[in-house]
Amino acid sequence: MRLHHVGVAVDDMDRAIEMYQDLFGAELVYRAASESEGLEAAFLRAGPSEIELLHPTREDSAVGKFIAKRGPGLHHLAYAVGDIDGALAEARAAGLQLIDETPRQGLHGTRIAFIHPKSVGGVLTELVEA
Ligand code: CMX
Repeated sequence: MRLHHVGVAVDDMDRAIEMYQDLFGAELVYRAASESEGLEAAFLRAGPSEIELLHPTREDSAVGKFIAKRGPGLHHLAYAVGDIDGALAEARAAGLQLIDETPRQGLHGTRIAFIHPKSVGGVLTELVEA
């Protein structure tokens, strides 16, 4: 297991990208948007891991609700797994509450699945097949 990326909810995408570039020397590698998730995302390389900046395009989206409730800040941790079907089966067998019962296509073109924060000590957790 290795940390794949850290998801951070932001209220101003362009300002957040600038901040990570200027303060930490992170490199913008990819930007994407999802109409169905009401989300735009920017991936910045930070050493061997990435930071995923998340900005809601709709108030009723997952990130929109998160920002309304908690404000901008840390949103999720994502771990790289070689076999996401196997990892999900193990998570299910361990009694974790799966948000995605089966893997789905993530914004980065990889297969992903989320595990509910209530099962992981309050941390929304994502598995990424990578
Ligand atoms: N981290 C920790 N806790 C969170 C959370 C987060 N990111 N988002 C919500 N919660 C908590 C809330 O604080 C709330 O806790 P309490 O019951 O103690 O108040 C509880 O979860 C329920 O929150 P809610 O606002 O009612 O939201 P929902 O139950 O409707 O949804 C969740 C919560 C996690 C199931 C939903 O956000 C989800 O399905 N997330 C996965 C998808 C996602 O986050 N997509 C955006 C990123 C996409 C990507 O990176 O590709």
